[in-house]
Amino acid sequence: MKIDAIYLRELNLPLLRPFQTSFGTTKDRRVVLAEIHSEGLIGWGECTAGEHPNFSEESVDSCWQVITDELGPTLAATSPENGGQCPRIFGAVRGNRMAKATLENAIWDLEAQRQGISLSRLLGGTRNVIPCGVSIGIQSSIGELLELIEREVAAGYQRIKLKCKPGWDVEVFERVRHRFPGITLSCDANSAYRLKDADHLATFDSFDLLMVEQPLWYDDFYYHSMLQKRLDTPICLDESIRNRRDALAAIEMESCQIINIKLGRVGGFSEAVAVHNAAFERGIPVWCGGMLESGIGRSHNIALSSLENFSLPGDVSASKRYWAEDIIEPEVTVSAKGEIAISDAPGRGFEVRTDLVERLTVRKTEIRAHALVS
Ligand code: OSB
Ligand code: MG
Repeated sequence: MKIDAIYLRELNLPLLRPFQTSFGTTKDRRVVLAEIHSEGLIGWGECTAGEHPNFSEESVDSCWQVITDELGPTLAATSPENGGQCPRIFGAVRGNRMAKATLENAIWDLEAQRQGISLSRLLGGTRNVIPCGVSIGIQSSIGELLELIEREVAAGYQRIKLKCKPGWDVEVFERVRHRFPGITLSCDANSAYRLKDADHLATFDSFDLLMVEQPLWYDDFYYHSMLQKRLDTPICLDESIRNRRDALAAIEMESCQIINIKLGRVGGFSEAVAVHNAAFERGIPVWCGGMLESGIGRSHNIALSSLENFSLPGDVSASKRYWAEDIIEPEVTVSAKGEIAISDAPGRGFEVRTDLVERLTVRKTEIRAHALVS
């Protein structure tokens, strides 16, 4: 496909409600979008990096720099046949996976449109509907948290994930389990604990949690494998899994029993499918994580979640949980059974509201072709 133009823009999108994790609080999202024009079609990609480099090493600003100075000019100088070629095209740049995914995913979006098939079908998806859960941030009181859970359970969500950290864990789980004994519950520590907390983490076993997500260091497999031996609750890795090789190492070392796949964290659709397949072949279920995406990233997460081994509810939930107005049409909705239907429309299956995107844009640049290494 001939690349006619690449635009990169940043939008300011205020969250309806601040989102607090063990590493910080997000109030307004700085959403970076790539818009790739090719032979009359437009592919969109969303950057999932946070405002600060505290989930991973990448941030909105590091991605902006790497895309505008390195990846974008290189991509603009090629004519990729498909999204699967992007990892090789970007091969001279190390790391920077969220930056790479921003562009690669837009190419996959274009490829699906060119073929006149849905992104889900292009990726090999087999599900017509996907099971959905929600991720609920740390609140200022347990009472507030209970109200939020009440609302999400009533909306039909199939799994409630609680963000946790030392001081916001066992007492919270106790109160939540007392009030909602039957719900499917999990927790996500975003690396807030250390191996010396193993005895404390073992007390989580009494709350019948589906999993405990990334309890230890963001870059670790070894200590997670030691911890897993001491827990009945399955460990799920998020931050640690950067690619297929990481997934194989973690599975081999028994560092986890479940993997959270995030498109940005692994560098785009190619690697996400590779992680999915590696886990599937070894009997390890996966689910799709979220990074407080706007509708564009959300639409890509939905397509990915249609692959067979995405058998656990993901953090892919309705637009209205995050935004007063989403930038896609229709917005993402979740049924009373806690499911999102997979569209069979060509491409991402949701139109981009370009007028709204334009109004929310705070900076925009056109990326011109030049070879990375000359
Ligand atoms: O660890 O899953 C995480 C949000 C920002 C950074 C990291 C994480 C999260 C979430 C939110 O849990 C998931 C969502 O988009 O709803
Ligand atoms: Mg997580």
